Amino acid sequence: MNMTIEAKQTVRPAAETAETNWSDVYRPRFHFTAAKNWINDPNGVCYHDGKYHLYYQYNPNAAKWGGIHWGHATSTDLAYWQDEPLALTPTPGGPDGEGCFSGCFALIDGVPTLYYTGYTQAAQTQCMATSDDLQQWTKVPEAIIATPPEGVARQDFRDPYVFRHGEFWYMALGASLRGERGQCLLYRSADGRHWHYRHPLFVAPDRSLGVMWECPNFFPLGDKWVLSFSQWLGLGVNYFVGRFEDERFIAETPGVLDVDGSAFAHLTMRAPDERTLQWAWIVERREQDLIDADGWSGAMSVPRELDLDKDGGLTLRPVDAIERLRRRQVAQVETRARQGTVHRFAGRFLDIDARFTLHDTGQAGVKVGLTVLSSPDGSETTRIVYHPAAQRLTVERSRSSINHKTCRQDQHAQLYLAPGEALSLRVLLDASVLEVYANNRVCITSRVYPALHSSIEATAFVEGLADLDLLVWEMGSIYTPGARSASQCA
Ligand code: DQQ
Repeated sequence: MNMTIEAKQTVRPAAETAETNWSDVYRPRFHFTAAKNWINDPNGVCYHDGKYHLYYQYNPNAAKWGGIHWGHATSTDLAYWQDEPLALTPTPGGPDGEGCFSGCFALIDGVPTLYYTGYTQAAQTQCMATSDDLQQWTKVPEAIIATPPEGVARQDFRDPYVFRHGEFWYMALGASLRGERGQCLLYRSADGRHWHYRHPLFVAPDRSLGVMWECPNFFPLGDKWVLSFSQWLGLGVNYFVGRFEDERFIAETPGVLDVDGSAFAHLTMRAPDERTLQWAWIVERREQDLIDADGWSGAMSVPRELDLDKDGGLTLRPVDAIERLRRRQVAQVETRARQGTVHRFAGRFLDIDARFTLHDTGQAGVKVGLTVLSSPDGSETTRIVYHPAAQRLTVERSRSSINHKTCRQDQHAQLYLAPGEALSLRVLLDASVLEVYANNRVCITSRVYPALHSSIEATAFVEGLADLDLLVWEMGSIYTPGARSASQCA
């Protein structure tokens, strides 16, 4: 590759002097967070030389968005993670002078390469950096794509996702069409360095899917292709499954990856064993003064594995490696019940596997579910409820905290169960982080901030005849001992 090389970046540990405050009751232990300050989108996820790499949008100076760098963490097994030095730092006066925005990893002719958006207030441009060891990155000083095509503003042009298909490299890029609706642009390159605009890969039919698409991913899955995108303004993450023919995407099946933008900017990679893995940024849902007081913001979802179901929709579930983080078993129940609390358990760091086989689905008022983070007097509780009549899964947050500076809106997802199909809930509760997977088809990602120390109780309940199989484990920490003053995160 013929390129001018800029001096190597100074390596500065992302965690730096930070000591994670494990007495912070909202701090997750098995979802990745930075030791302090702000994180957002997952970036550049890849597997290389025996390690998974998770880069992420990071502000090393405050627990709010701004001055965006790339942080970095690695794992050999997708369960335990280690902090690594900062990967990308804005270069004053360069195309990324005010931020290194989101992007991806590709191995170009054997050379580890990052593609990302260089941010200044004047323009968003696409940039590139290479490395020998995935720690120190050498930037190409000038943007490799400096201007957007006709109809796209310089401020609506970001988040490259590079993939190989046939003889070419392709780049899917997030954009807005004249500020009116989201679209994904397609670029092509023979060498990964010189890029040529082809045409929109796909344009939203209307503005109901957001006026701008961020962080598009375009990847093969089974014999199909999937286009996922994050709707700006933070309205949720959607996908289409379809075909990729003559450099155009033909959408067939629409779907929702995460409702309401609580998980955002999903990023997908192909693992060496051909699994399709994905991470998402889990957004903070409390007021900034509370965030400032705790000194950190944002978490990553656990790695998720994607697949296709027989109807052409996406399935998603936590990777099996998460099970290595299970510690003491807190519940093991197999029972039939008709009304009320079926089982009580407790904890703030739990992996809950609950299967409800419903027998009264035709009757009005039937519902089943779980409560978590409840206080003994019931003044705080978060309920995960399935209503078969409405075919709706809800995370009820109206009583999740007595602190009014936290988000207490309910979250809903549509979940159609086939006749006779049981409801399978996999719930990952990690202090203030809650991931709810239902039948591997639907995911609600949530944040809850109970204010009472006694809010650690949980139940499984039914209203209507149902069989319940319940398994619950307490969860350990993803950080290897010593990596982050780990005394309280065993
Ligand atoms: N976050 C990044 C952008 C992206 C947005 C900036 C999505 O690259 O569009 O931090 O959360």
